[in-house]
Amino acid sequence: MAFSDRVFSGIQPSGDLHLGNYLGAIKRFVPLQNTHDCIYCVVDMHAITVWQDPKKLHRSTLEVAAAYLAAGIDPKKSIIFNQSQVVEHTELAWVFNCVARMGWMSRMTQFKDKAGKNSEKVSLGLFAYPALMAADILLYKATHVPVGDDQKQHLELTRDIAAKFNNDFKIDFFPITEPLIAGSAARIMSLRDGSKKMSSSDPSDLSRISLTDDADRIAKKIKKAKSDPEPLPSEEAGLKDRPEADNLVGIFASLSGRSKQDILSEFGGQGFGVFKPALAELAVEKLAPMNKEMARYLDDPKQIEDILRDGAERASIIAKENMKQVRDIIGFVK
Ligand code: AQP
Repeated sequence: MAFSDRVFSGIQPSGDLHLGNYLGAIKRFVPLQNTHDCIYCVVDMHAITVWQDPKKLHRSTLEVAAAYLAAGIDPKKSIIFNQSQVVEHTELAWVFNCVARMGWMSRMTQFKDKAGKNSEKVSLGLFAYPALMAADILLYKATHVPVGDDQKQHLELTRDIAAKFNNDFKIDFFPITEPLIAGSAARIMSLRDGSKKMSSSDPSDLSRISLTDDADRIAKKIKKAKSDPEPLPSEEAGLKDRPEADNLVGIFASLSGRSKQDILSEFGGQGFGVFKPALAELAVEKLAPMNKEMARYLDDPKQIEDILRDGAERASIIAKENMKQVRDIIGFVK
């Protein structure tokens, strides 16, 4: 069956949005609106796989929606909504809990990283999280999912679930979704440790640039970012075994929309004393308008809530139709 092109992606409202979320995901959502039918979700049900303070969850949900809008996602053209307003996500997730195999789920590295030695004490939801993510995507028969590199394994699981469902019921119902992971922003690393991804759960605030950081804070964090004593190389191959330098050059490339090689052609031979201030200036120039727009949207929470409700109504139409067909395929009595 030919599936029409549709993009789906989501972000959890579980803490401060950071530069990794912006460059790896949100920024890439915007141009896709010109070529695809797009659905962008605030995945609040994913957020509660770990404890969330209710007031903060509410605020963070509005913040993620504000970031979508501030980045340039048009709520008339694309659908913006929060996951919990469309109940079919949980219904399809249950079906997928019954399709996915324990062995597949047990191999998910993000669960192992997040649960650590505490796997007896984490929620069942944290373990089942990738089945809910597959449901988010396949509920809309999305063909393409823009995500950061850290979500690659979950996307592979989504493809396995779709294929097994199709095979079990001898029907070509779900598309085999393609991840859209590309470029220097695929994995933005911590500013304090080039071997760890930039993440909202890192205890060090200096490890990440938050989208709510002001110009002074951005400049301070870049100044304090871990680097090395060598000058930058003139060729990309020279970044090998220099994770911090590679990360800072990647951030520069991604913020400016240029290639890493292009950046090295300009800065090769220069030290971080020159490169870091240039990076700070660029980061402030690119993030300040977004920061200002987010604040403007957040000044009017009701407007954001209206946009989310309207988006949820439009998403529900697609979700209800697809879920009705899933129930028929499974054999549930109506
Ligand atoms: N460091 C990153 N580089 C590139 N892309 C990233 N993403 C996250 N971190 C980076 C992408 O942002 C989207 C939303 O991510 P999420 O809400 O699912 O959060 P996460 O992946 O769990 O990452 P966080 O925010 O850092 O949370 P924790 O600390 O809980 O791991 C996804 O497309 C993701 O790939």
